[in-house]
Amino acid sequence: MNKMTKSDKGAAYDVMKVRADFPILAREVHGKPLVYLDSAASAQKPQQVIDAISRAYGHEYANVHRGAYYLSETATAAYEAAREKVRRFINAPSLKEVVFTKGATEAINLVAATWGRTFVKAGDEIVITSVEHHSNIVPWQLLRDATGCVLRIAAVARDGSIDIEEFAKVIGPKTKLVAVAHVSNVLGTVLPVREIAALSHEAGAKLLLDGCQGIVHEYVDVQDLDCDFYAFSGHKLYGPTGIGVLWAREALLEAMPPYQGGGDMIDSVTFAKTTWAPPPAKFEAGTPPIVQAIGLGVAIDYLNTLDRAAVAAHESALLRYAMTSLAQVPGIRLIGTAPGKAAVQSFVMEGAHPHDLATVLDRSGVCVRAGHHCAQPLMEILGVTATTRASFALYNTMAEVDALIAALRKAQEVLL
Ligand code: C6P
Repeated sequence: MNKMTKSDKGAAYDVMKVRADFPILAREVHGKPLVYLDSAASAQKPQQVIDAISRAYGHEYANVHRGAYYLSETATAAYEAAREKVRRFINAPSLKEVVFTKGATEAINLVAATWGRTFVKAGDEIVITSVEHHSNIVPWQLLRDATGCVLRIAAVARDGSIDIEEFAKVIGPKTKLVAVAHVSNVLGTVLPVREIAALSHEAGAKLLLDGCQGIVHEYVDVQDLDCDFYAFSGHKLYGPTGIGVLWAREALLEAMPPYQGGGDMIDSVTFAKTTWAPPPAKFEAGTPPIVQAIGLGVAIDYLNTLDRAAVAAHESALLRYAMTSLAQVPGIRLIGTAPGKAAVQSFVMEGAHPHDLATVLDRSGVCVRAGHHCAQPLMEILGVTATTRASFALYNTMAEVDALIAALRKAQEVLL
């Protein structure tokens, strides 16, 4: 366990109590206390989620929506209860609007393949930004190749902020869809999504938010955000892998054709003709990720036990401390400094390749991500091939920021 610094003690938010819920944080790596600063890639899981998964497989497991026996009914009730937990967490108006997928990537592909192929025609425009993750670029390129629509890119300023007036210039009468990250996974920028929603709807376009990072760091109320689609993954929200969510307005889901065909998504099947079940079942073909959905529901329960405002304040304090401390290390340049950003910090160290740096940091027990972060076009715009990225979660401490800085100084001795 890392030593507490003064600033980890006595704060309104008891981070040490929260850490105790995450068993992996007590382990060592290379003989050093684990300092996990890669939660933007995937967050660690609290014991409550681990126990729920074990209980579901050990005591309550059967297929859902199929069996007329107790265990199947119990599993179905737990699976559908998870949907209700998600609905409440994002304040969706209806359970029909919460579609379980295997992750954000599948959710965005679902929209591109169904809504996109039905409603987007040659010459129509899809607007994305230059900070997008490949998951919110490539599905639209596939759609462009299939339909002849045009992909337009809204630029981001050098500090990672978005100038809404510049953004407005890219949206026009041909815009059918605006698809943007809620929060950038590389820069931490929180995009001005409400303004973007207003601009999109004024132009008659739909708005898709890639909420992979946003769901973790922001309060998400899909009605207040006024978006049309919201996609996220469970594993970044302290839940299991293999589960994600597509939220979409009910009318859109009604109008969209199914994504995949199979069991559970039908109303009736004959060799001549098949009719679809209503949403969300229409988009959940085959046996769904049952236990993963239950685990996500328990991750949401867990978050609901915490004071979310205190969590947000804690993450902001970690980010401020990390930005100030990193800036004091000679040769380090911060990448992404937009005001109001989320607790994700990219940087480069002069003379050291990010991959080498991450490998050396690992020897000190510090886990950070290095590379293009699945945002190669953004790397090109930033004029780098890769960055090192530290991302902070509700269980990180100021002492871990100190450990990162100490490991960076040590790495400089090794690498430079
Ligand atoms: N970003 C990161 O280290 P999946 O893989 O489907 O769970 O999430 C894809 C995805 C989509 N959009 C954004 C903004 C994301 O950050 C991610 C995942 C991880 O930054 C892994 S590449």
